[in-house]
Amino acid sequence: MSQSEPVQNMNAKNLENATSDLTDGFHLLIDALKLNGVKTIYNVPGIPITDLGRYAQAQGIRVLSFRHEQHAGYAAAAAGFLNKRPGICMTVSAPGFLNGLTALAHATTNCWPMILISGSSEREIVDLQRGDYEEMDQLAVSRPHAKASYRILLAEDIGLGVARAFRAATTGRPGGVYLDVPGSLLGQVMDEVEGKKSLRQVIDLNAASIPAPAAIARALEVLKSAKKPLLIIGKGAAYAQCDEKVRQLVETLGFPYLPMSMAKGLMPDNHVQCASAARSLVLKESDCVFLIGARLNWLLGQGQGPAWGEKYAKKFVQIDIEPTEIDSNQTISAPLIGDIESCADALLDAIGGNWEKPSKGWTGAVRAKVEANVARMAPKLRNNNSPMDYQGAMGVIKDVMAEHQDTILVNEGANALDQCRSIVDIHKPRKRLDVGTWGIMGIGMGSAVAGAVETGNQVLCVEGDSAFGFSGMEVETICRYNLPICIVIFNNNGIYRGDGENWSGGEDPSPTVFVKDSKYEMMMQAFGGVGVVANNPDDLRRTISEAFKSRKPTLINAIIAEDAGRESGNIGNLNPTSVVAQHIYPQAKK
Ligand code: ADP
Ligand code: TPW
Ligand code: MG
Repeated sequence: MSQSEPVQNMNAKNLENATSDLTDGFHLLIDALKLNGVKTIYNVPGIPITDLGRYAQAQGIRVLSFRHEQHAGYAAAAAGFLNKRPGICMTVSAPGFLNGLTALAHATTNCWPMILISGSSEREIVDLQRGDYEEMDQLAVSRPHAKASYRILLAEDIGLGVARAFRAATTGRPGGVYLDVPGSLLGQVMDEVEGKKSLRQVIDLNAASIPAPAAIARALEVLKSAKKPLLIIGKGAAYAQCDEKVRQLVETLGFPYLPMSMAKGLMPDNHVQCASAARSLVLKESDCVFLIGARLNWLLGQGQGPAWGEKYAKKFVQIDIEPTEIDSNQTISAPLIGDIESCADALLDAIGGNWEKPSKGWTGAVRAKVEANVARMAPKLRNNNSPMDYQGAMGVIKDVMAEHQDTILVNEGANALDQCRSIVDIHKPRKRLDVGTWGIMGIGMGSAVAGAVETGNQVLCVEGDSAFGFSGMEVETICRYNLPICIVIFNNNGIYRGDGENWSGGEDPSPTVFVKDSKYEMMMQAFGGVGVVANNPDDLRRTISEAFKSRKPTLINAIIAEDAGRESGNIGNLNPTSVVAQHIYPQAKK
């Protein structure tokens, strides 16, 4: 065989005397991933990628198989957020690909790097729609949901395809990349030396993006002129992994700050400048808002509405790596287009030691409000009610996170989410994984697995009983890999509340309620983990403490009063209203 030309589709006869100087698509793909630092693949096996998983494991990559691709995908997305490098998910064709695609779309929406590698069926049959096994034009389907999509047809292009995927997922605004791997590619054979030469390591994956000096000067002018400035720190800043730089900038400026949900802990929630407990006051009264890695999307009411005070009264300054994010909602008086570390560096350089912090009149008023609200909340967090309410149970979680600050907190649900986010302080960066930009249910067990695998730390999941159900089968995965994950199910027998009724008077339960008093703890017992019930906050504290000591997979069924929650938690206002409902159903709220 020629040393320079790749040999494709070599038939069995040619391979009779296969020697070690040949390689194939399987091994080129594994080598390309390893060359680019991949240590873990989140996977569900099947045709045509079963052997790819086996060989990858044999070649030293950790291959974690899930029970459903969506959760393997959510794990890869969370790994991308935690590592600032693409998390890798691997699936079979059509249905497996579609299951994984939800997670890829989630990664793209959250601006996290992830690569979904899916096997695909025979192009010749798929493209003529002749009805292949799991037939689908996956490349086309993926496009609207991915930052980029690529298909590799030739073994000699595997290095190129993987490099393109890494670059696209990570550079600029990160996102999800789809990599289509036809089954026939994996079996292609080529000369091993040539194969090795074809692989590429992506250089400077998180390349710096330096803001223009004029933009820095403009931003400092605007920030200096503010009387009541506010910082909003988003998960882009947590992702950027320049924690000390952000702290230095925040403390130099001296502005009160609001962390977005997954930015909690980048600056500790109990820092004197943290204004979370005075959120309404600072949103309304501030005259200048400095956004660092946070978008003015629905989570911030698009930066307008009554919560934001008088229309057009505020100035906005924004750091973002994505130029088109600027002006997407409000006018940005001073855009800083660049990566957060470079922007923070440039701002600190330009400030030198020469900065006047905002007046005590402003920061003192914010602090007083924070202290009053924290004091008002404190006794509610100390009740020992049985069944529990959200405050009593979250009071325990708050203590646990203060005592074990390296714990990764995974959180989803409605009330179980909103109460946890507002009550439970996070003390270190990237220790909170939650429903993200879409507010999706189902990220729980995938995020938990990634949290445990990528960091080695203890994971604590705070899960609504509905939220848990979306990924509950993955408790088997957690037991199989014996991960230090403690799942607390806030069990109120349903979605938002457990006391809903069927308004027709019929026998079916309400669309929002589940089987009463379900024994979720038995799900963990079924696979050899620890499953227990907590009826009150004391039980909860003791059972979490035991789980953390043993580091065994544990599920705590925490019994919450059926009527403790509110419809849709804190975002009930987003539900459309029917003007006729209250005339038709006596039960409908006015
Ligand atoms: P949150 O939900 O916490 O408000 P978002 O996901 O809405 O955060 O916003 C994160 C923003 O951070 C995105 O607009 C993204 O482009 C930006 N971003 C991500 N990484 C960086 C980085 N390294 N430097 C600057 N901006 C970044
Ligand atoms: C993929 C809609 C938002 S919150 C929620 C659902 C179904 C569950 C709330 O009940 P839970 O929490 O978890 O028991 P609690 O404490 O209030 O009782 N499908 C997807 N994403 C979303 N967001 C929904 C449905 C939803
Ligand atoms: Mg519930």
